[in-house]
Amino acid sequence: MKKTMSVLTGALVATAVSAGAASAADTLETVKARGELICGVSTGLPGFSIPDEKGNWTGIDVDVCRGVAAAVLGDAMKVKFIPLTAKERFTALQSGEIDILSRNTTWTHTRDTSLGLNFAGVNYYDGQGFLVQKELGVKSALELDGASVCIQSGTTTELNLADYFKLNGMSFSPVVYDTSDQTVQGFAAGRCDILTSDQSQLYALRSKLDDPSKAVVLPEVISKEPLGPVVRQGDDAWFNIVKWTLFAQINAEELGL
Ligand SMILES: N[C@@H](CCC(=O)N[C@@H](CS)C(=O)NCC(=O)O)C(=O)O
Repeated sequence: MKKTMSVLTGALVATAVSAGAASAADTLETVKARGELICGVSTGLPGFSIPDEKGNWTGIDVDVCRGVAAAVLGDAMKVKFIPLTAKERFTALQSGEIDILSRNTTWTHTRDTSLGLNFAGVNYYDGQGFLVQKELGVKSALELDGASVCIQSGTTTELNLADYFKLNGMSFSPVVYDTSDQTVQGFAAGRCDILTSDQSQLYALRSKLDDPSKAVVLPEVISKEPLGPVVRQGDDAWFNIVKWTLFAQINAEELGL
């Protein structure tokens, strides 16, 4: 399947590259000269980007970078993964430390218009939710007035949380961490009543608990979080390559390749 996808991705993206050849963008040249794609990912989030004990990364965000490497270098394995916290991710892309950011990142108006970056599309439609310890007996997010909330800094999650509690006349105290591992450990150690994040990530984090069955995801989804890969603005050829690699992968998935 991987091979078929690489061929399909390569063929589709070759068109995008040749169409933009006159304004050959720096990133493409840099990646070709280096012989390796540098891809910014999470510090470890099952399903999106996580390394195994041998340092092999897997997940849907990892697949995006493998697809781009297949398209421009002819080898899906020629990728170096750089783990980044939510706070570090945009600076890493702006500064050129990474060629592409593929890290469960929400496409928002502010990020798209003020950071000098472009979102290439959506590879997962998410939405923010809440994880609570079952023993609290809470059935709805509207019962969370006064809760302490484990949350990760530098995310859309922080602002959505404040909006949701304000709108519903509730108060909360934030307990802020930098990485998802710290956040889930804080939750497991009882430093907060609830953990909030994108729903997919709640399930991923719950799977890291000693006994996942002791925590439940509440039914409310309080925001829209379209996640996707990001590149620097002003590099149209590279933008097209990433965008059409993603589209080719989505079509390949639909075709069952
Ligand atoms: N989609 C949201 C949240 C992204 C985010 O960073 N979520 C945390 C919550 S679990 C995460 O992925 N952490 C992984 C890590 O620390 O590397 C955003 O773009 O701001």
